[in-house]
Amino acid sequence: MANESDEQLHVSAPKTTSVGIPGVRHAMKDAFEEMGVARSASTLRKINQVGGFDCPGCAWPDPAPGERSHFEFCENGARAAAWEATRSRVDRAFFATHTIGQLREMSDHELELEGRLTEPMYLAAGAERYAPISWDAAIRLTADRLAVMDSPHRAAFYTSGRASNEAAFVYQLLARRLGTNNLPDCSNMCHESSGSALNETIGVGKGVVSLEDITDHAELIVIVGQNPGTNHPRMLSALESAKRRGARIVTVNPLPEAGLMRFKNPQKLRGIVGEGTTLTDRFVPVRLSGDLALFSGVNKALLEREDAQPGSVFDLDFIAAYCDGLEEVMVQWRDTEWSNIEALSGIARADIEAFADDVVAARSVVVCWAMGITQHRNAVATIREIVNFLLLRGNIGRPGAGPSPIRGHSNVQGDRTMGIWEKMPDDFLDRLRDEFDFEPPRQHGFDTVDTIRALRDGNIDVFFALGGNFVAATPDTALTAAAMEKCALTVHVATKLNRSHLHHGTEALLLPCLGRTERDVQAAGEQFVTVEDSMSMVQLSRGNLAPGSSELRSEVAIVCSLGRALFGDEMGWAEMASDYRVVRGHISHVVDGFDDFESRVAKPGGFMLPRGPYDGRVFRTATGKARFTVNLPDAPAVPEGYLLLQTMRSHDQFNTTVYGLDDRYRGITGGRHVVFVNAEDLAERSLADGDVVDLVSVWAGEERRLAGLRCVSYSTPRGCAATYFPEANVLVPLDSTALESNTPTSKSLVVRLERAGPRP
Ligand SMILES: Nc1nc2c(c(=O)[nH]1)N[C@H]1C(S)=C(S)[C@@H](COP(=O)(O)OP(=O)(O)OC[C@H]3O[C@@H](n4cnc5c(=O)[nH]c(N)nc54)[C@H](O)[C@@H]3O)O[C@H]1N2
Ligand SMILES: Nc1nc2c(c(=O)[nH]1)N[C@H]1C(S)=C(S)[C@@H](COP(=O)(O)OP(=O)(O)OC[C@H]3O[C@@H](n4cnc5c(=O)[nH]c(N)nc54)[C@H](O)[C@@H]3O)O[C@H]1N2
Ligand SMILES: [Mo]
Repeated sequence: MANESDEQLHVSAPKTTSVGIPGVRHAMKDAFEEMGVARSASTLRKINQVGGFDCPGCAWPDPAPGERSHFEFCENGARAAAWEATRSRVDRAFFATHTIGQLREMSDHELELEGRLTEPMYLAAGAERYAPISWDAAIRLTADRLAVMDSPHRAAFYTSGRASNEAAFVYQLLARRLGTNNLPDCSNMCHESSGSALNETIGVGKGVVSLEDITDHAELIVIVGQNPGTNHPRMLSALESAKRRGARIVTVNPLPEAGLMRFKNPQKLRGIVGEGTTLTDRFVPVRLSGDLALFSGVNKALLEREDAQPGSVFDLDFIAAYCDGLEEVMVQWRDTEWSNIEALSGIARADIEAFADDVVAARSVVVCWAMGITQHRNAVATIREIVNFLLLRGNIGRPGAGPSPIRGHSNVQGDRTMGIWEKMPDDFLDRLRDEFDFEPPRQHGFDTVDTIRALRDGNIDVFFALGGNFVAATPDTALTAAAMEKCALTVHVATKLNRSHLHHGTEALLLPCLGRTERDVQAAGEQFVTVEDSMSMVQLSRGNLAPGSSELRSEVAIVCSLGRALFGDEMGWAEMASDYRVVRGHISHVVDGFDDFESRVAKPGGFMLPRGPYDGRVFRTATGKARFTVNLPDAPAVPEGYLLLQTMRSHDQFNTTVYGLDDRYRGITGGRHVVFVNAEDLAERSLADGDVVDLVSVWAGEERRLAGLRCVSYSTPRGCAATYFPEANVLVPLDSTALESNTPTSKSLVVRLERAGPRP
């Protein structure tokens, strides 16, 4: 992968306060540069407004319609919108003058900067350049290649979490009508661990908290493994509201992220002129992968207090009525030694007891988490232990309480609800069968990691991607890129050029689609789409900008035209494409909780999907009860001299899209090739801040290397380090995945630092 130049790299002290005026100024500057002033004004005004479009950034929920500010977006959301609505174009002239080889020399940042795709492009077998192709020919070619496969399981249909509900629904229908459940998605690398743990223990794979629980009710909010200042900035406003009514916040993170320490709200006068609001009351600098031990410790502390004074700590009525499994877990908590908990978590018992003090003082507790929890080998067990923690005090299914995995992509949760999952349950498939009169496949399909294995082994002929950047986002970049090139055909429905389009099959297609910000007009008139946020609110989204090119098609239209080319008119593909109400009609019959979809989603603010534990403490688990589970604290084995490395986002990126080279809050400007390391760990290796090292990861006797990173002496526990993805995906071994969820362990890689030679 071509690397960004780091000539301007500068490191200064990390910030202790987030947002304020600089954030807004950055957003406006980006918007104006990419879109121009008039286009910016009309775009930014519509973000997250009733009747406008859902921000293409993260999945943080919107306040109720009457409570939205005129600027219901953040710096990074504005940036995501601006990036999509840019005036730059990669047109046929660009492709005519750039070979694949030349494009590969460009960095991800440079590729994205080239702008929006404008028309379908085709790379013929053996050709060096993509060339224009008509829509009809592109769809025909895709259908032909799918039709000649020996088995439907030789195709894989990837989804990134920006696809609308309507696009996701017709997409999964297409794959299943073809005969496969090979529907890998970005969720496999994201909140799959949350889904696995929550399904098993509370019977629903989503969070069971609403925005008001955080803003109005929770007395204690625990934020674990999440950096909202960068990745969910609007969450900071909600936390600020919570603080102003007296809630406490405990932050568990190996890094003291500025966004969670102190916040200046750019939408409030006090945020502009004042000191800002202190958010975190207690900071728990856990070791990477140490959260399972930490929460076991808190639970042990709660148990010891309950033992000392029975009935004083546990919610015994709730436990008796709604839960099972507590007896076995108590045995395990009693057996676990404090010394073991301290060693694995890196947190002293006294600090764990202090955290437990906060917990017993609070009548209601919400736990929020994101990738700092889900991307470890023990991720599913950790989340189950968090559920144990909540169940002990009945902190679920009542105001201000519950588990709240904070989702990434703006519609990643909705895509799952629509059936984008390689192992959708039978009741969904039964309803799909009854609605469309065909027998969907029951054999589970490939998730993301299994898709890469299948690609590597030559078992996939056609790889189709509805958005995303598979090669850069997934583990083991070198292996994955080579694996992708074994396909007969790769097809990418995309808004912009990216790395995945350059590691193509024998033949390749780029199909340019409309983005969130753009008007979508079909035969039946102007359309809107729908999305679901992190808190299960379903709302409509309607773009207002003229499409970036007259040749762009909507994702729904692209998928339906492929369906029609493959299967003729049997399922009404043409009707679905011309009028999305037809798609929503099908959704209302097939997907739970969508009765009356069309009229309910038309209401300002949309509607909330049913979630058993939230609505009435109903737990659809194997036993019909919320389940306490035994989870033995553990941590990855780190040989002497090695460190655990997490790979995370800088402030200036959205996943694989690199907007700029700064990570403002962490004090980094002008470059991304840095590794954050504890000062004593540097000293122990005779290294100092500013030295340049290679990172070498080791796995099953193999080594992988990322060269030329500047060491940054940083506040993180001994033995831990951090660097940025997607660059660091070269270090992530394909087979190193979380137990049960199969999510790559991209937050706990065993690495060593090697002093690098002179910089190239
Ligand atoms: N601007 C912007 N917004 C985004 C995205 C983006 O790239 N840019 N991406 C979107 C997506 S898809 C997602 S999934 C979310 C991601 O949102 P986050 O999960 O906030 O993203 P990361 O940068 O991966 O940050 C992980 C955080 O977890 C901490 N952490 C790492 N390991 C551990 C651990 O073992 N224990 C604990 N307690 N903490 C740990 C890290 O120090 C860091 O603060 O954001 C979404 N929103
Ligand atoms: N090492 C490491 N790896 C990680 C992570 C990590 O923390 N560390 N995080 C993981 C996580 S949480 C996630 S979610 C994945 C993300 O994986 P992906 O979702 O695959 O990656 P993105 O970078 O979000 O995809 C960006 C591309 O989507 C396309 N795009 C943007 N908008 C649209 C649209 O409206 N329609 C269509 N069709 N295409 C569009 C553009 O071409 C853009 O280049 O990465 C994972 N990978
Ligand atoms: Mo994600």
